[in-house]
Amino acid sequence: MTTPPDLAEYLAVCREDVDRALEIILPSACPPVIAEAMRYSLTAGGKRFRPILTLATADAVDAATGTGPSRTLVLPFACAIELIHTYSLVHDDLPAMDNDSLRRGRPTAHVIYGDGLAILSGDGLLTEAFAVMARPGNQTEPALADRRLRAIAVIAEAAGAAGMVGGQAIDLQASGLGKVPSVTLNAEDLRAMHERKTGALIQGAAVAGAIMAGASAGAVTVISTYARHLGLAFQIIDDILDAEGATSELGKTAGKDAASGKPTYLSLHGLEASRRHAVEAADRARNALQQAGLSGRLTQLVDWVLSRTK
Ligand code: GRG
Repeated sequence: MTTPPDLAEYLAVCREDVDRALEIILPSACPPVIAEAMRYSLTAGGKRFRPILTLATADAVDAATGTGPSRTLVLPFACAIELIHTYSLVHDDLPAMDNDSLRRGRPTAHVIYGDGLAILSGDGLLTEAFAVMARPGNQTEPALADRRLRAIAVIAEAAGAAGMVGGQAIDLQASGLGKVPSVTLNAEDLRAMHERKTGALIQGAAVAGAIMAGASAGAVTVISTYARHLGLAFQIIDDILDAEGATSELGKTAGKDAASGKPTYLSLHGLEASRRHAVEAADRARNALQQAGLSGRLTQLVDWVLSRTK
């Protein structure tokens, strides 16, 4: 399935908005070497799926409530999520973790700058994300400060030990890396690991968008359910692409999971059942939206996740 032209246009506009804002956000009052290393990974391309999801969620809330547009409020959060996502990729690629030399079609940060600076560039990206979210700019109303605090807490939990960092810790244990006893994951454990490692930040991206756009508590819950299922579908497709995709298309080393003996949907369920699991997760995401009368780009993003090739 190809991306419908109107969605392709929407994705391109969101991507431009995010890229333009990221250019402004990147710190300059710091030693040039760390600024350069941070910029290197951040501007290497990437689909910008998570920040686009943040913007699309805010657009859907705006459309449903008749308020907004909330783009200027939401954009810093979209950027922060991309900063956090990029930090996680930089750290994941390190020799102590996945030890990969290609990311977003470029040599990984540690290949160019060495392990120490790569680690620091990830630390810088993560820390900058929280500075970006906390800055009120000229939007100083108390109600917005409250939204901002709630959204920051959501992102912190999603990125931290209960979310992405915790998922990565399970991944390390399951890969037999590190100095703790390795664990064997069953299907349920694998799903739980994916929900933390990949799903949590995707869910946080959508929920932060909803909160910043002023969604009701009920709508935030619906968006959270939608994004949980969407995140799982995204990761199952990632497992499939790792086995079936080409390095040149993916911009990262294909076949890495099998080569490192990592548990994946494919290794546990096989190709056909993995596709079915992805489609079922996508259906659950669509159903959540329908129940709340939310749709638009959020439904289209489900189709996009299922049909993506990189
Ligand atoms: C180091 C704390 C820490 C976490 C690492 C994100 C992650 C957790 C590891 C990366 C390895 C991996 C394949 C994780 C699954 C998540 C995922 C699909 C990452 C790639 O995201 P895309 O496809 O990448 O959105 P782009 O480059 O398009 O942004």
